[in-house]
Amino acid sequence: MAIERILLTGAAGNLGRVLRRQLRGRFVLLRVSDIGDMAPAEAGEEVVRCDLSDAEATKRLCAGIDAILHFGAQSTEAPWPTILAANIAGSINLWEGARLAGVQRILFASSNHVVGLYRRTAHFDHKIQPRPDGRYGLSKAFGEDLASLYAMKHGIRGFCMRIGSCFERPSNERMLSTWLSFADLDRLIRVGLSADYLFEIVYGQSRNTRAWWDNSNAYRLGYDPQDNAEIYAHELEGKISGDPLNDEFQGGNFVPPDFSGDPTKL
Ligand code: NAI
Ligand code: 15L
Repeated sequence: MAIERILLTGAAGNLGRVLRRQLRGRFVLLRVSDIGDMAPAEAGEEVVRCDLSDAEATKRLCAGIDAILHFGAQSTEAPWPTILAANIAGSINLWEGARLAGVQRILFASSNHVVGLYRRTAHFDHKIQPRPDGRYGLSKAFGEDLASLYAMKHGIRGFCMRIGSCFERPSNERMLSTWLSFADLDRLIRVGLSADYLFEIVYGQSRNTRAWWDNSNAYRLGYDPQDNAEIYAHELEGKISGDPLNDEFQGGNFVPPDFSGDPTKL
């Protein structure tokens, strides 16, 4: 079935603003939504303010939509009540609203922090057992499971993108491994909107020479990233935090706060 009507959550955020530009004009309708202020609607757009933790409002938000790009969330570590409302309840409300509205597919902005407690020397693909590095990472692991439930049980295609570090350019040595350029984000989104799958987990990373994650599952589906963080290596090599937990584990600065375990066991 054709995908003509798109909902983008998190439209006021850093990636939401980039995606809104990339998506504009490509669909019959682009409905953009956030809890915060957004730029006024342009041709073919609807702007809807919505708190995803409000189930009824989120249900209305999903009406008439073919595919959702779910980027609205608390995007960094935060206390439990914040994570619970925005990321756990917010995602439940979104998938439930999607089910009631007959949405065909949801592309979910998951995160590398689902696997943040693996060492940087560990290289693996999407089948690795999650090791969240905090409450935020756990909420993204939950979102992936939610996507699986609604795919397997209700037929809503779920495309979970474990995004590394999506910024205009990488800014430290870690990001030579984790960087996702804005252009490659667009390429990945195009795959998520067009490929034939039921439920998939892929990594949101560019074709980085120093990548930790085997992204063959994304390549199999048609993703062909064109950027490589390595062009910034001469500026960023040696740009580390100096904190052993931060520098040894994939999750970087999400790892040290509250850490009271035994890192030698990991
Ligand atoms: P951001 O923090 O700039 O944007 C998130 C947006 O979600 C904000 O505009 C915020 O107002 C909105 N939001 C928060 N709570 C909400 C609620 N209860 N209801 C409705 N909207 C709400 O983050 P960014 O960088 O744009 O990330 C977008 C998504 O991608 C997030 O889900 C984040 O977890 C994910 N991600 C981003 C990465 C990156 O490198 N930028 C890496 C991995 C994942
Ligand atoms: C994320 O999940 C965050 O949303 C983003 O702000 C970055 O911290 C990114 O991960 C990262 O690990 O670089």
